[in-house]
Amino acid sequence: CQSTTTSRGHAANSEAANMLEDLAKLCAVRGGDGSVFKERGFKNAAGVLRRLGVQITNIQQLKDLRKHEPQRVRGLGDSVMKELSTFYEEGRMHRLDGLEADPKLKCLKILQEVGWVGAVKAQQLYDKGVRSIEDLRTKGLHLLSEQAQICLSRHEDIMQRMPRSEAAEIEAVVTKVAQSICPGVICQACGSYRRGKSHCGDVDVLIRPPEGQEDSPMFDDLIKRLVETGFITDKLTLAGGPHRPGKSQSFMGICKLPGTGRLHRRVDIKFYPTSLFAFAVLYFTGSSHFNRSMRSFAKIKGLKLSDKGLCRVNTVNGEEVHRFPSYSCLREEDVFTALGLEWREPKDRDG
Ligand code: DCP
Ligand code: MG
Ligand code: MN
Repeated sequence: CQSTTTSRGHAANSEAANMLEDLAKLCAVRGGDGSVFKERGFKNAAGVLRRLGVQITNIQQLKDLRKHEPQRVRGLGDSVMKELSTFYEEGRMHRLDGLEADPKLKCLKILQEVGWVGAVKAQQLYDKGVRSIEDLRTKGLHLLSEQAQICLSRHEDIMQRMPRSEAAEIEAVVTKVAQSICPGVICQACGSYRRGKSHCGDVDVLIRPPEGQEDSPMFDDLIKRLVETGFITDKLTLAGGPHRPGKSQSFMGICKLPGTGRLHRRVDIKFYPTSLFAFAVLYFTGSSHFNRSMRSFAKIKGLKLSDKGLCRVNTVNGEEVHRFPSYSCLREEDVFTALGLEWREPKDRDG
């Protein structure tokens, strides 16, 4: 059974993986103690199934793998196996059925679709009787942060994912204005766009100084100009400014392309000096699941990977006591090499 791979098998595996991912999302939405670990557990298990490359049509196959080749199915723990067992027998997962039928969870999910509303805030709103977006607008506004209020006011637009062609247009506007302020500056859309997705939740534009320069103070002017031209309609957060040599800067907000019939879109714009840029591109390309595995791989090697570097660290009882200067990596490929890993195409970084 381990050498045969059929399209039917992949379909079944990916159907089970989709359900495990739904389960992960609902655990995160529900919040509470341990929800982060449950979320990760189900998400990891989904990844294991997707990458298995073997047709799984009954639970016994997985039980055999657990026994004879445990390294191939690491992450399929007992609670995941229980769900998979009913999946292969009845095509459903009991825990998922239960969560999907829970009306409270349905409310919490709808509330958390608003930006800057997390599990804790949603629960708080629920306790105050807020059950819908409508309720949130009529009686919940004063309970929301400034950012959440802005996201709520644009909610119907920004909850829709945009086609990648529109993400490209947004990248082009930012690039054009950035280059008019600082000729030669380099802009690159990362996130789901760089991973080749057909639709994107937002656009993550990263900016670095022109070739041959380590730094260039242009970010404050860029954001100012994008606001003046009406492209940026709302500011959510602005961090790291005003410009300081060698430091990154970050803007999160909402934009709208000119012309009629356009929707408001979430946009994140970030500036990194040249020596940090490769680390930032790697980080903001994601996926977050891929980043997590890269970081834990680095950690095993005594290294710390972030959006700003890859450093050897000394630890005592898991606590960092000393951090050495970062490896120098000018291209994203150099980060993989420094870690002793093969380069992985952005489109293959979702698992
Ligand atoms: N990221 C991360 N951990 C987080 C948030 C983000 O590692 N908690 C990284 C990985 C993401 C990238 O930043 O891929 C961009 O974040 P987004 O939230 O914009 O996610 P994506 O671009 O991947 O998806 P979407 O299309 O929903 O924007
Ligand atoms: Mg994104
Ligand atoms: Mn983003």
